[in-house]
Amino acid sequence: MATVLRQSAKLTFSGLCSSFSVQCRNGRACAMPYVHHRYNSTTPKIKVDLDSTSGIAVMKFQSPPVNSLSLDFLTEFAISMEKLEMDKSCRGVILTSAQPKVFSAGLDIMEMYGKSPEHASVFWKAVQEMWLKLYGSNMVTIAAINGSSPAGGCLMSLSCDYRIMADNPRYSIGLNETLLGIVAPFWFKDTMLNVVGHRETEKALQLGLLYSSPDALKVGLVDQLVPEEKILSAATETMTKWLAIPEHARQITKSMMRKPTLDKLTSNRENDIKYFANFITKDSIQKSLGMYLAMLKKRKA
Ligand code: CO8
Repeated sequence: MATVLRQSAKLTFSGLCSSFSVQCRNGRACAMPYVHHRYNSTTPKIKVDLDSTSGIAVMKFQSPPVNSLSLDFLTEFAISMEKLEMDKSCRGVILTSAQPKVFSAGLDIMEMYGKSPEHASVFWKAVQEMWLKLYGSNMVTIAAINGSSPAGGCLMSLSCDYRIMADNPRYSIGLNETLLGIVAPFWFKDTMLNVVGHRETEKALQLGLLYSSPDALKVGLVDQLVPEEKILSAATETMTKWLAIPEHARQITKSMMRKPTLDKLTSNRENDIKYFANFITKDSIQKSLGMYLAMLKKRKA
């Protein structure tokens, strides 16, 4: 189990090291932004560009076809977040997608289908790590949602401080787990509840609701809609406002708001992993996932 994770981390880490080697660790401005390079014929799944003058990093998901959150993607994400968090010249991160029409399709279903309990455990630990790093980040985090964002993609968006979505009713966002025959874990539920409240979350989770972008704005699942081509400039503008607030006061406030939710998982991580590995490998759940995968393929045909 540990080997799988180590191999995956090694795969992504060599690429990340080269991208981050130009950063200034002393907090002074760097002349060069982070730029990922090709390495070992494996293209990084996330491109990270830090403008050290503004203190704003853009993390662009570039994992075709739909930025699904595979073990490799999640490992790369956690390493990138950790690097940015430790870099004093970085104060805010914008998450967005390089793929057309999709921000992220959520957890990679292939990581959960036909896999051993050991693999499921390693994978789930990486999902937890992604959320802990993002929801618990000291930096200002903004999701620039330029495409559909179901399930795990919605969780990533909800974990940010602010959400801007492309104004396109064909893009949808929501925690649709029940439609796959699976159940959103308590920390997915809590993250949504903290954004839109109890009633909306209860309804959305039971029905597996995917909201169109105008509906997402109506219920407060996103904060703002903008034309797609303006999404990055709008995110940068909002980020600048958030970064103008005295940092220590904003960070302490964020931590005060989020710590109880984070603590619920950190004090229960091992049980949560065991529960997931047991749940996802059940025959009935595997059957539901198989049917959902077949539906995805059929819809395409
Ligand atoms: N994982 C793996 N593969 C995926 C996923 C995914 N999440 N989503 C799409 N794909 C695949 C498709 O099967 C297709 O594969 P192929 O080319 O081999 O046929 C390819 O990606 C392209 O997909 P589409 O043709 O559907 O692309 P579109 O641009 O038309 O649509 C969408 C993009 C809207 C993202 C659409 O693909 C979609 O709705 N995908 C499913 C999204 C979804 O339901 N995700 C849920 C994942 S589960 C999760 O995140 C939380 C689980 C919590 C578990 C808790 C248990 C305790």
